[in-house]
Amino acid sequence: MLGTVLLFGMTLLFVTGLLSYAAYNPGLAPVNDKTPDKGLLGFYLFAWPTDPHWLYRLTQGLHVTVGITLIPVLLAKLWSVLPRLFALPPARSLAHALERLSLLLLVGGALFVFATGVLNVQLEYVFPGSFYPLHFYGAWVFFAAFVAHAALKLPQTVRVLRAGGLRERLRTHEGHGPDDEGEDGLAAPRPAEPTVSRRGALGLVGGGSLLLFATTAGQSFDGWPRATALFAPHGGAEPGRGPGAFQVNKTARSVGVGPDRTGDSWRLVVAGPGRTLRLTRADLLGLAQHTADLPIACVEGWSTSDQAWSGVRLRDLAALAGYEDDAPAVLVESLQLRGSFRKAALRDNQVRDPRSLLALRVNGADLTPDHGYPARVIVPAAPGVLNTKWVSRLTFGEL
Ligand SMILES: Nc1nc2c(c(=O)[nH]1)N[C@H]1C(S)=C(S)[C@@H](COP(=O)(O)O)O[C@H]1N2
Ligand SMILES: [Mo]
Repeated sequence: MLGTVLLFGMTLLFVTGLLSYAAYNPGLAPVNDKTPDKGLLGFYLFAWPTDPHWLYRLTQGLHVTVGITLIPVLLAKLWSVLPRLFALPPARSLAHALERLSLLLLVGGALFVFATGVLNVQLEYVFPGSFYPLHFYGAWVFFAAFVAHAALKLPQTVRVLRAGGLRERLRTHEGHGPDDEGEDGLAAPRPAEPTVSRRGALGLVGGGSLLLFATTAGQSFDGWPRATALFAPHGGAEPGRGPGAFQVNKTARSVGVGPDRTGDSWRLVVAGPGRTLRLTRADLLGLAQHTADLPIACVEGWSTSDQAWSGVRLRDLAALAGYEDDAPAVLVESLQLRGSFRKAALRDNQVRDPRSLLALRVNGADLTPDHGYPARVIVPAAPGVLNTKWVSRLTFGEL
């Protein structure tokens, strides 16, 4: 039963994980992605769409929420197969030896992707180097072993699920199922006295998962549900009150962005081939203003509801840079001096979407310093990390 839950759950995690990687525009390397030697593993990469505008909010919310919810299931599954770890003789045949070797990748890979994933959403950047290549390669190693394992165990799984009598067996802690005994069975050779029924054990796992779900899912919403996200690294609290009171990732202060650099001396550089403009905030407010209702959806799993952003269309700025009706990709740079995410590259489909803005205002007021004053990028369906704050330069076409 645990294996069946993981079969679907881990597949969902793998698919939403790859989608998140595709959404990051890794094709625009090396600005967004420094993963070396992707080679064949980049085969699925495609231009991440801008519709529906809540797409990344959904896929990444699922990835993180389902991942956290599956932790008790994974641990219980590993516990349930513990007797097999000490099976003697360690290898009965070459095939058996190979299968056990693949389990090293399966179990090691699962623990690795879960550990790195949890550390990342908890903002504990203890990795050697960047999280992305570690989690990315870990996921491929794990999933290759997972596919092999699922294929090898499928006949046994089907047999057990078909055999019926599940309800009956759940009620007791005695006796073994049809496939528990024998060389490939999971029955402990010299079991201790049982302390819990099968139903009790499953209840514990399910209860644990439910508890984690109930204390995680709220971070995908604004308002009171966010307060239920007890393990959210941002405390689940909404920052302050007013138009800018929705979740902030890094505050201006934490990355050294102060009023000395965002005040009247600030200029936006808009560059295209053979053309460079320097615009003040007043210049930008003098251009055609548009409004788009879009969320911020972070790779860490949290997201906000739609906020009403207003400012200048990226494609209008591309036109100023010399691209009248064929806006190209753009490199966005922040005035931020330290920390990560100071640069991001956006694809042409993202620049061309009429809802993609260099936002100057949100919810009817000027951007707050923490949300990127004097100007920030906001793009529909894009991961939060591509929505650069405190923008200082847009370079069109040179990617
Ligand atoms: N310059 C800059 N822009 C940035 C970041 C940053 O650290 N520096 N963080 C990014 C990330 S990871 C996210 S999720 C969003 C969060 O936007 P918010 O703080 O306005 O909610 O901003 C993005 N833009
Ligand atoms: Mo983020």
